[in-house]
Amino acid sequence: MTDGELTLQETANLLGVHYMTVYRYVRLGLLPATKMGGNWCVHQSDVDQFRNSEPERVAGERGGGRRAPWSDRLESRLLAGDGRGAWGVVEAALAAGVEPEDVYLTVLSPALRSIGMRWAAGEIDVSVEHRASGIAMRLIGRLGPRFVRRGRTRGAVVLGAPAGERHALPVAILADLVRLQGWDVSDLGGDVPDTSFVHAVLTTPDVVAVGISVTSVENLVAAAGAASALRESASGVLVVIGGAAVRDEAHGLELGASAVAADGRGFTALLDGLRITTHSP
Ligand code: B12
Repeated sequence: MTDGELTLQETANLLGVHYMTVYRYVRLGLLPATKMGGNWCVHQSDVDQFRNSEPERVAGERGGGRRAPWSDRLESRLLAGDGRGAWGVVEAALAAGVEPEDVYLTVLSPALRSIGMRWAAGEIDVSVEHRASGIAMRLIGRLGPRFVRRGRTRGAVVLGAPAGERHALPVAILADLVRLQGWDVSDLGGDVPDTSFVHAVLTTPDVVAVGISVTSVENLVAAAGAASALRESASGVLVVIGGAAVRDEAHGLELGASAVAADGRGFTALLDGLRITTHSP
């Protein structure tokens, strides 16, 4: 242990709780900790901060007081590369009544954005971001079954990110949000060549729309290329562009989209409108 670093047992002694209680605090992301040589170690300053936040934390755990900062807890587990702990935070949030949709929108997405800011500020190495992304993708995999709606599907939607765009996490999240509204979603992931986008749309039964997700501004040209290829080869299918790199509706339309939406809800609202238009006399 280096100066100021404590073992879990030392932390337990300082907090006057059982060793296992400290372990649970760590796995739920309540207390920041890092693994060194197979053992968790906690920084003294984090123990001090944890002690000072105790009334708020206890209130949060009992369901009263301020809302527990699920997103911060998840971020801490993602940064530590602790997949089990990250799932523990998600499970705890679900058990506390957070809807799966909100786990994506108010817990996971803000944690990812904050990790992106830390990377941009040079606070963390890109390897930490990659590791966090891998864990996030596995969390989405585990949450996925909660977004399946029983009954007849309303039609199919193809989603993906254009050639060169490696941000597949927003696509995976969006896919589940759209599935929740009863649509059958084909998620092509990131870096989809134009020809593959077109092939997927032409071979998907009952397809009504295709969503192109663009996160990095450097991939806006590729998004426009995909939109143009799709509009040319798959007329009659709504081509929607969205994602963090799209500034607003005018920008999306300029890129060649037939419609633009900001998020999953906006997307499904567009699809609902489309169904109404299709079926109206
Ligand atoms: C994870 C991540 C990565 C991972 C991606 C892993 C993966 N499998 O996805 C890795 C490490 C590979 C990566 C790489 C890069 N990244 Co990166 N990354 C991120 C990070 C941290 C999270 C992205 C994410 O998943 N966000 C969460 C989701 C939910 O985001 P969301 O945009 O809010 O999505 C919602 C809406 O936008 C909307 N939506 C999304 N798509 C669509 C589509 C349609 C049709 C509709 C209707 C709606 C919609 O619905 C979603 C759900 O609500 C962001 C930080 C950030 N601010 O997001 C940086 C970030 C996006 N990355 C960034 C950069 C610069 C890069 C790199 C270029 C870095 C480099 N030089 O190597 C590379 C290469 C990217 C490439 N060529 O594509 C920048 C982008 C800056 C910019 N404005 O262009 C960011 C913002 C980091 C930063 N703060 O600077 N990255």
